Amino acid sequence: MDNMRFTLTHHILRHQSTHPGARGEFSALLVQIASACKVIGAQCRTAGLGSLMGNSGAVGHHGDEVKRLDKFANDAFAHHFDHTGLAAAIVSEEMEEPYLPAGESEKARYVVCYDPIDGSSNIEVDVTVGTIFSIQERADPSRAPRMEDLLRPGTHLLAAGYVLYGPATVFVLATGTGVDAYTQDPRTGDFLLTEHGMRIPGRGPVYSVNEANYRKWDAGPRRLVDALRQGGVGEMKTTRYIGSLVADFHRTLVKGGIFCYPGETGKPEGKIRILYEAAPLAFVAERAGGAASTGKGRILEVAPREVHQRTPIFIGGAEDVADAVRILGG
Ligand code: AHM
Ligand code: MG
Repeated sequence: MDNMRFTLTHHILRHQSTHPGARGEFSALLVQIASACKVIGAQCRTAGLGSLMGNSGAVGHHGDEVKRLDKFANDAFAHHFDHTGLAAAIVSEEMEEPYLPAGESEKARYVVCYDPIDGSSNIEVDVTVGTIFSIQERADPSRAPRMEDLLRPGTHLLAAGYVLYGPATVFVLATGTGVDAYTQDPRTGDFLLTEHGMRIPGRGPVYSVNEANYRKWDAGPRRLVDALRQGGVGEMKTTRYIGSLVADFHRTLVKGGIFCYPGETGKPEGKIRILYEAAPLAFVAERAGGAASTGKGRILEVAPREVHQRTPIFIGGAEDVADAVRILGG
């Protein structure tokens, strides 16, 4: 077995066997997420060959154009939970209202939040995009799901992660025990363990922010980015900005540094959504020894008032983020 790499499914089943009371639902949920992401990844790789490139013609509830691939990925992911009894409710960036899976699911133990294709404006230029997800257990699975089951702070998450559709397809999974990465073997489709116990360096060489928004920021973010430019946050940094949060975060996880999407004057909540973007990545960051802040407090402690609520985000190495929060506060 020495030369064999663990598959994601093998890892999930091993993890389950360490919880004697486990009934396999959490494991099955993760297996379904991985399966949905294989389907989405395959469509991303071939979108330009078929009819899934470009806009669907619809305008989403956020006011942006819905890409055909966004719609495909949203439906593929959601339908992976129909008739499984695994998820009581699903929150997606692409659906205004939570989705209640078909079949006997209203007493399922878990709630899933996801962004089917984060960074979808990058699809048409063949730049990395990804699916972000989180799983939380319901406080009371004996009754039908209510909005309050969904609007809980990220401190209740059991697991979160993302799948990157880049040069390789990589599944990053954070659970209570840590953060692992699995790379898809294109020959078999399996996700094989390639990084175990990932840790974000406390300080890193990159800062990542859309600096074209400088004119829209209040004094705090301006002060922070001025400091980042001048080497005032840890070591002197260079800048990278992909425009897919999931890809910018993955670089931050692997190499260290900080990703920022501040609020703007008149739009203090910024752009990044809490339930299916900020909180899952904050969970991954914290499990990897990093930090994620709104600028005022931990992202994971924010209880959203509505499912598509946004938050400013400063995420990355623990020391770089701590410095950033201090500079933001003046
Ligand atoms: P999306 O989920 O509709 O793709 O939007 C979120 C994306 C993030 O992936 C990325 O960090 C951000 O929007 C980029 O925004 P901007 O173009 O304003 O820099
Ligand atoms: Mg997104």
